[in-house]
Amino acid sequence: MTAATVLKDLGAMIASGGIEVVDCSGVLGPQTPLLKLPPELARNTPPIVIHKISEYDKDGPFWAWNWLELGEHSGTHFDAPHHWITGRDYADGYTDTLPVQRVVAPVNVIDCSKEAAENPDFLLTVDHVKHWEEAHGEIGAGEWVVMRTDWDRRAHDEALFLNADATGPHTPGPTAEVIDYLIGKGIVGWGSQCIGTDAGQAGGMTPPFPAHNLLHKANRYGLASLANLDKLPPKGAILIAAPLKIHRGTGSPIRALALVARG
Ligand code: 23J
Ligand code: MN
Repeated sequence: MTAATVLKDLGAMIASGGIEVVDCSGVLGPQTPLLKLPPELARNTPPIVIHKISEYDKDGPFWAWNWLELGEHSGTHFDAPHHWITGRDYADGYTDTLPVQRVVAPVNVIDCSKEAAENPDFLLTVDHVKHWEEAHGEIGAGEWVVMRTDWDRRAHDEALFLNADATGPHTPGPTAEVIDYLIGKGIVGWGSQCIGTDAGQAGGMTPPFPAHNLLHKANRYGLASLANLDKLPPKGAILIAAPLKIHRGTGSPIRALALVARG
């Protein structure tokens, strides 16, 4: 088995549908839910606007095209290390400098959909991850880990997706200890189906926003607003999650694609 034969078989399998390409992105547009930080604390990412340039009309008789107004951290997106102050000094921590070899990797899917349905503030613990590993196999170096909550079922309604009240947003996420544990395993990054990689209440944790703080401090990546994780097996799929090559970018919307063995 050489790399060339593996790649040839992979190509044939994708062409035949024996390996399915699962779309793990949501639609990016004016209806896409966006993060709302407390306005007294921070400036927010602006609304997404798709501006038409032309559509077979006086502005372009034979062609249609648009231009976009959107923040880097909009919709299904990638967090690069430079996004957080703890990751600011990595020369390869920007969207245009990070090594793309790392962003195509096996993906571990931890199913927390039941827990999240019962408790929107559900936090994933190290014990839970260790039990998951006993059932499905160890999480390996260079792999993605994503938290399945089926939160994408709420993405059609921003209020439902953000799930905020007077005490702030209530969405599931990781504990700081889980992120430390996974960094110790050598993972390339952590993904969530919610608006960001952290839980809704993560601003009050130690450190604040532990997924952001700890992942980016360790030059690892984050993925947010992932979709269709219910269509992935716990182990065995490959996730391709590459940001646009934005100059000195801190993140970017992505078309996250998973390769999944069918049947
Ligand atoms: C900026 C500040 C806080 C957070 C975020 C961005 C994100 O979730 C993001 O999109 O990276 S929590
Ligand atoms: Mn982000």
